[in-house]
Order: sequence, then structure tokens, then C-alpha cells
Amino acid sequence: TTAGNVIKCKAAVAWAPKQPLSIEDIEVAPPKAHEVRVKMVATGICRSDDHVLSGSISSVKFPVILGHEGAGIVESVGPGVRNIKPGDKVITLFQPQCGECRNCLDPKSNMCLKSDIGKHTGMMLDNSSRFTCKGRLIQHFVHTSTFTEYTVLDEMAVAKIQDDAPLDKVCLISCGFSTGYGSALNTAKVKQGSTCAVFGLGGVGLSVVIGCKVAGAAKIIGVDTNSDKFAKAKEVGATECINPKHYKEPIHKVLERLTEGGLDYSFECIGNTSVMASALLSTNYSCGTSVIVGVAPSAAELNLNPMEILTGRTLKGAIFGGWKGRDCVPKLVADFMAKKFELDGLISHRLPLQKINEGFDLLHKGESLRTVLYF
Ligand code: CND
Ligand code: ZN
Ligand code: ZN
Repeated sequence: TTAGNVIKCKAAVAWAPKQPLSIEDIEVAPPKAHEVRVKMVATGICRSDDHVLSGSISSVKFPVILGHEGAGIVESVGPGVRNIKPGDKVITLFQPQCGECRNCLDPKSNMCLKSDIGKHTGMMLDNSSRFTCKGRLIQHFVHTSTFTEYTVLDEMAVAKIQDDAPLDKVCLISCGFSTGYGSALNTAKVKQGSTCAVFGLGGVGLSVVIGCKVAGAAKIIGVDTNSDKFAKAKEVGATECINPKHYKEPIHKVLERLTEGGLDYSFECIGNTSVMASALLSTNYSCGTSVIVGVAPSAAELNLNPMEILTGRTLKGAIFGGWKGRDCVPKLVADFMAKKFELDGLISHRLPLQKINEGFDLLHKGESLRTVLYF
């Protein structure tokens, strides 16, 4: 039995920014009080992991084990863990839900105050790490770290899901799918018959499209500089797609024309501040709502003329689509099992953990939507 013992296993370690990940033998310490050790089964590669690797999220410390879109099986639990036991299927929560803090108690917020997003301590809640490699301490990433055969999670960062869920698909509910889908349903609250535009048609943007469709939007316009993304976007619900490179005039002017006075809703799913500004401008100047979903570089600033908001527009944002993870993720999995939405269309590639750098190359080349790594 492994319970109570250090586990030696493989992990993809990021030693420094702007370098390939390296597959290493690491040691994973047993879970302490209110912690859970999980054997990973599947994890997606999200652009946010790449933002860290590229150095654009500069507060993340190295060496680190990245990955925040994971699903696995509980190997052992620490003292005090009540509702999770070895053998349970679980999804990792990069946006945790402690259930006790001011924001967890507010039904309008999912931004648990214990979240490591933005702070990037790289530690478990008790301010220590469970990972070592070659005698060095390795940082955790936003309470998850899924690019490893075994990881340790604080109980607040674990959602227990039903036993019959296919982990190689529902891992997307751990980030990409839920982030996009919730941005449409929870953050924008897209209304039936409305007009929407989704800027950036990667795994996150496509999930916004799915959310807009479920909400009954009349028009869902996909916007991407890579026209190769259009076929899949239309398959999951986009009513038309446009490439800003094909127009001389600014894209918000084009969208204003297509929608007779501006969109009801727009979503930025790239992480580019100038696109955030044009997504805002493309909404109706009085009743439009624009949602920031993409993660911009740490040092970036958004340039806006206040008049763009003064006339009545709403600018919003959300982490993890506004979902409270422990409450909502099991329900999202149940909705998937009940065929309310599909995930297959979002998965373009499957690779073993050992080929993780190939997965990042596919993302850089614009060829992948989601690459799911298996173990
Ligand atoms: P991915 O890189 O797969 O998709 C981005 C898409 O944007 C690609 O299809 C690009 O071709 C397209 N694109 C790039 N530049 C432009 C441009 N100037 N105009 C139009 N299209 C463009 O990324 P992803 O879908 O994995 O993630 C999207 C963003 O969401 C990214 O910034 C990621 O960090 C962020 C995110 C946010 C959250 C959250 O909780 N809010 C969680 N995970 C990821
Ligand atoms: Zn993500
Ligand atoms: Zn909390």
C-alpha cells in the first residue's frame, strides 16, 4: 500500500520559463490534514499553463509543476477529510471553494479568498509543498498541479464526481469547458434571442459558444485570426465566423453592422488587451455586456475611454465561469452524463504525459483545441 508513504513517480517539471518541460522522477509526500492525494488519469493543456511557461504571468515561481485541468482517482486522504475516500473519482479545482470565507458565503462570488490565483504562493494551504525533485522543493500551481502521475490537493480544491464519469473527457470540466460555458450562462447571463460574439475560438471560446447556444442566443458570431478554427466553431453552435484579418475597418465596426447597432454580449477568450477593448466596443453602447475571459500578461493594462461605459455598457470578468467548484462541478458532470452538452468536439488530440511538449507545440502552432494527456 502506498497510503502514508512517499510516492516516487513521473512528472513534467517546469524548471524555468521559456524552456521545454522536463519529465522527471519526483517524490510526492503523503497528504496532511484536510488534504487528498490523487492519481491523475487525464489532464488537458490550457493556454493559461502556456502563459506561465512563456513568462507572461510573471508572479509564478519556478521550478513548478503546472497543469490545472485534471481528473483522477483518490489514492489516500489525510486526517479530517470526511466526504472523500480512496477510490473516489475527482476533478481538480484551480478555483477552490473553502465554503467558509466571505466570498464563498456570498452567492454572487466564486472567488474563494483562499484561491492562489494572482497571489501565486505556489504552496499548499499550510504554506508548504508536497513535491521534491533531485533534492529541490517544487512549487504547486494554483492548488492543482496536474502534470504529474500523483498530486496532493487541499480538500477545498477537490470535487468528488460520480463513479461512471469518463475521466478522459470530464477533465475538461476542470477548466476549459466550465470557464467558457459559465462565462455565457453565469457571468453574462445570455438571454434567449440575443446576439453574441466570441473572440478567440480555442477550447475556452468554443465552450462559450456552447453556453450561448444552450441559452438560446439567436446569433453567435465567432471571431478568430485563424480561419482553421471556424469549422469546429460552427459545429458546436456558431451561426457565422469572421476573421479580422479579412477586413480593413476595425472589427467592432463590422460587428456593429452585422448586428444593427452592436451585440448584446461579447466575450474575449484570448488574453489580449486590445481585443478586450474591441470586444467591449462591439457591444451595443447602452445595453451591451462584455466579458473578459482571457488572461492578459501580468503587466498589461486596458485602455478605455470612460464614455464607452458611461453610455450604459457593462464590462465584467470571471474566473472559472463563476462556478463554485465543489457545489457546481458534480452537477456539470451530471449534466454531461445526461447529454446536455458534448465535450468530444473540444478534444483535438490525446497524448501520453511523456509527450507533453508536443502538446504545447500543437497549441503554439494553432493546431489543437484541447490536447488531453493520459497517464
Ligand atoms: P487558445 O490559445 O486555444 O485559443 C485562443 C484563440 O484565440 C486561438 O484560436 C487564436 O487563434 C485566437 N486569437 C489569438 N489572437 C487573436 C486575435 N488578435 N484576434 C482574434 N483571435 C485571436 O486558448 P484557450 O482557449 O485555452 O484559452 C483562452 C484564454 O482563456 C487564455 O488567455 C487562457 O489563459 C484563458 C483562461 C481563462 C480562465 C479563467 O478562469 N478565466 C481559465 N483558463 C484559461
Ligand atoms: Zn485554464
Ligand atoms: Zn472560500
